[in-house]
Amino acid sequence: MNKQWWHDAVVYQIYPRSFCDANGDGIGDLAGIIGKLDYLQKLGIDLIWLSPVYKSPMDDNGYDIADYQDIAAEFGTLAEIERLIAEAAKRDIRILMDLVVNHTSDEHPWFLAAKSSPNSPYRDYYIWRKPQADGSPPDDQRSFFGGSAWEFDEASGEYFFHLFSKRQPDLNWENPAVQQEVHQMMNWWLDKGIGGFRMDVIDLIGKQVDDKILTNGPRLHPLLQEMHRASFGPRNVLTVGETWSATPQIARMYSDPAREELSMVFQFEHVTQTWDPEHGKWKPRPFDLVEFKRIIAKWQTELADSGWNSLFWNNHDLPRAVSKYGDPGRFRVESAKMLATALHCLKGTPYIYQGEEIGMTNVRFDSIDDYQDIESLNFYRERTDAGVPHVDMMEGIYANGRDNARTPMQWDDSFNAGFSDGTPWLKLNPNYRQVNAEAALADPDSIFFHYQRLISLRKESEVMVYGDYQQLLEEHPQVFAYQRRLGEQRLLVLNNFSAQPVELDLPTELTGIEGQGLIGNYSLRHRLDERVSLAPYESFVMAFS
Ligand code: TEU
Ligand code: CA
Repeated sequence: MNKQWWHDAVVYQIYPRSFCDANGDGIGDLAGIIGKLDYLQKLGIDLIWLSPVYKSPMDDNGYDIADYQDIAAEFGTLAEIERLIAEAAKRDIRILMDLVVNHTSDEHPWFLAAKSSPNSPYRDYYIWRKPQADGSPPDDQRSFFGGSAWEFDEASGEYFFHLFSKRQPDLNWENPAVQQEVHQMMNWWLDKGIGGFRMDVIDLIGKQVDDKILTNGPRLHPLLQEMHRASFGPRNVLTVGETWSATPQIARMYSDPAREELSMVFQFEHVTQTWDPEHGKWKPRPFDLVEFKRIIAKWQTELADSGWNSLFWNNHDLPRAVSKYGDPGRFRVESAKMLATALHCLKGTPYIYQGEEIGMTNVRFDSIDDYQDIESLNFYRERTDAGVPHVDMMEGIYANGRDNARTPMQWDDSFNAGFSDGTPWLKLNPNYRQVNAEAALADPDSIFFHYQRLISLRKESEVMVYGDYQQLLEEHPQVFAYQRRLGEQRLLVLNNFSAQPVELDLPTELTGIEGQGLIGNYSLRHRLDERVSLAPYESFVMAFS
């Protein structure tokens, strides 16, 4: 495998609205991020994936873009994004911009022009269809945010297509003009020295609406290869596509370097495994460790030599990892550390979501009125109107609602957790007095310093970056165990995914092995006995050869 600079990199995702507010308006901003770069440098991360900061009416908190080449006033200015890129570079941190080009905002000039007249040259930048004979939508396709995917436009008597909110009209990627506009915009950002792009729902740009093909359409990979050629290909940058529908075979098509498409993709099989087949995220299923291990093993092995994995527990759309997969109460610190170890010792590029490094947890606001996420609010209304009891829908929001990840970053135990001197746009998690960065930095055994250790290990350990993956104890209900191998080098990783202590019978080939403990209280030379005991949520990592 030819080595890339980002193979041993770790990415930190910032949701700017909730990260740090420097001007006291209750909304995080670019100046706030610049003020926290030393904190991120201390953590040791290499890139920041910056969720959108472009001009936007904020219908979907910036994933509805009205100007790709200007900054939303509440976040700052173009001068400030350039200052962020420069200040980050001084700390060897690159910026990944969020590329949201499946759709724009309905306030984007392209859409305003398209809507102004069926004869507008911008009309075909979007997807318009005539109603059926009875005036109803062209077909029964649904939006991911509830309701029909078709919105009626009185002026022209036609419908336009939107897979997300009705204020996020889908772009028509069949149109070469759209492709060229996006390539030009990407090069404009690349010329500013960014480190690459995270590509929002990029699997949707190959959609064939009339055939109801949304993801992995026949045009998708040709469009990505053209994008690679026309923009980031000649630059040495990182690109990661958000592809909810990817299988390992499809992921290889995106990330096999020979295909000249993307560096890697986000796949979500380990996430949707915990969703109800019919009710999705709103009816959570219990986490099944054996099933989870099967999914991880599949992705680790099938993407081994001709592709690259991204590794993540959470992001701005997902619940907090320690609440979802660990124990946010009694064993919050232990389980957060175990989750970090279990993920960061795998093969691929780890992504840390803001607050994950201090073990921030889900939140339970009493009233639906305390929630801001358009997805939760739309589905609260749609599902309760359809008869789902309020308490059931609230449990779904508590478990998997996106605002869990969007409560303000908890910097210290002062007023508003040091996030803002104003009224935060979204309520804080009340546990900020105990869970905050200042407390973490004062405690050498904190989750923060555990992440710092894992990140620095990745820089020192070739087997951690390039070793293969061998699943161990596949059927064990409590323990996620695996081995990484590169030539003679070995990394043994044992993770107790439970609140109960566990006695492990290791495979005979590991008995008597001597090595260097790397994580946990085994940071000494250690000889493996046939039995290893792990405390609740304890990880054990040992390098040997
Ligand atoms: O998310 C795509 C997406 O499908 C998720 O919103 C998903 O549908 C949902 O969270 C699971 O129920 C991307 C962005 O990450 C998200 O924040 C945006 O809202 C969305 O696209 C539209 O741009
Ligand atoms: Ca602000």
